Amino acid sequence: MSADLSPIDKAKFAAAKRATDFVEDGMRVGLGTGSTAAWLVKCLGELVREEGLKITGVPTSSRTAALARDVGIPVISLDEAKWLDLTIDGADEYDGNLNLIKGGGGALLQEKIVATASDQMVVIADVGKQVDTLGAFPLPVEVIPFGWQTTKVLVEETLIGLDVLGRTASIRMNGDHPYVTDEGNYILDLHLRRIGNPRQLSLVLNQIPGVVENGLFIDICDAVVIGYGDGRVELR
Ligand code: ABF
Repeated sequence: MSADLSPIDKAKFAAAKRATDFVEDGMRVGLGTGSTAAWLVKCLGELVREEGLKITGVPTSSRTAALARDVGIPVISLDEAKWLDLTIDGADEYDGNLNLIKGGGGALLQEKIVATASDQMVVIADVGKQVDTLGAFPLPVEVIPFGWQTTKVLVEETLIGLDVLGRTASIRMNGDHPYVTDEGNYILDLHLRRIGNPRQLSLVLNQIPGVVENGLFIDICDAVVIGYGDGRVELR
C-alpha cells in the first residue's frame, strides 16, 4: 500500500498501520479525522474485510463516517456506543507531555468529545508534528456563529496578559464564507506562536461566551505513534 507514497505520506501511513496493533476484537473505536486518520480507517477496513476483525467505529466527522462505511467498518454514534475502548486520531502538534493542538481539519469538537469518552487515546502523526512548545500551529477555537465578531474581540482581549507570543485571531474561511463545522459553528484560528501555559489557556478560552471548545487537548492523549519518512515508527 505504501510503495509510491511521498515521505510524508509514508510516515503517516506507517504510524496509522502501527496503531492498528492497539485494536482488538470487540472494541468500540473512535475514528479520527484528517489525512493520517484516513490511513488508519483504510487499514482497519482492510483488517475487517480480509481478516474478520470485529470492531465498531465511532467517527469524529461526517468525512470519516463516509470513509469508514466505504471501507466496511460498522459505524455507530457516540450515544449508541456510550463509552469507547480506544480512540485513534491525528494531531497538528504534540509536545513532550503528550499535550496536543488539534482542529486544523475543522473537527476538534467531535474529536475532543470522542477522545474524552475513551479509555485510551492514541495519536498518530508524522515526526514533523513534534514540538518543544505548542503554538506555532494556529490554535483552532470553535465558536457559535451568533455574534462571532464580538467573540473574536473578546478572545483577543483575553489573550492579553496570558503567556503567549501572538495575540491575533482570524476567522477560518471556505472561499467567500466562514468555514462551517459539522455542528454548524465557525472556527477562529489563534496566531499565538508560543503557548507557555496550555492548561491555563484552555480553561480561560472555554470561559468566554460564544466559545464552544478549543483545540488544546490536555491530559487526553496516552500515547503517540510517530511515523518517519523512511517508514520507521516510534512509540512515545
Ligand atoms: C485531525 O486532523 C485534526 O485534529 C488535526 O487537525 C488534523 C491532522 O491532520 P493530518 O493527519 O491530515 O495532518 O486529526
